[in-house]
Amino acid sequence: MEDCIFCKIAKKEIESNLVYEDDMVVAFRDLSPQAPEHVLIVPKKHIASINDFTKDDRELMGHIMTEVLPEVAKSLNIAEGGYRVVINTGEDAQQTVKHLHVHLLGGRKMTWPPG
Ligand code: DGP
Repeated sequence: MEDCIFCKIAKKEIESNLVYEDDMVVAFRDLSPQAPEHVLIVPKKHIASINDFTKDDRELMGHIMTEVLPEVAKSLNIAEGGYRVVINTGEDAQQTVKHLHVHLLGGRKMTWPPG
C-alpha cells in the first residue's frame, strides 16, 4: 500500500522508535503516547482492520498474541504490573490509521471503561 504510513514504517522508509522486529511484525513507540509505555505492534503485511482478516491471518495474529505481546511487555518491564491491549476498529472506535495495529499500553493504572 503506497500511501500507508505504517507500511512505510515497517519498510523503514519512515523513521520510528522501534522496540521489536521479526519477520512478521514491527513494534514501535506511539507518536502520541497515552501511557508511560505505549507501543504499536504492526503486521508487515497490510491488513486494514480486523474486518479484513482472512483465515490466512490466523498464524500472524496467534503469533502477535502468544509471542510478540508477552515478549514486548516483558522488555518494557510492564508484564508483571499489567497492561492493556487495544485494537481500534473502524469509525466508532476512532481507528485513524487504516493499517491494523495493536496498542500495548502500560506503566500506569488504567481506567475502565475507556472513553
Ligand atoms: P488508532 O486510533 O488506533 O488508529 O491509533 C493510531 C495511532 O498511531 C495513534 O495513537 C498515533 C499513532 N501514529 C500515527 N502516525 C504515526 C507515526 O507516523 N509514527 C508513530 N510512531 N505513531 C503514529
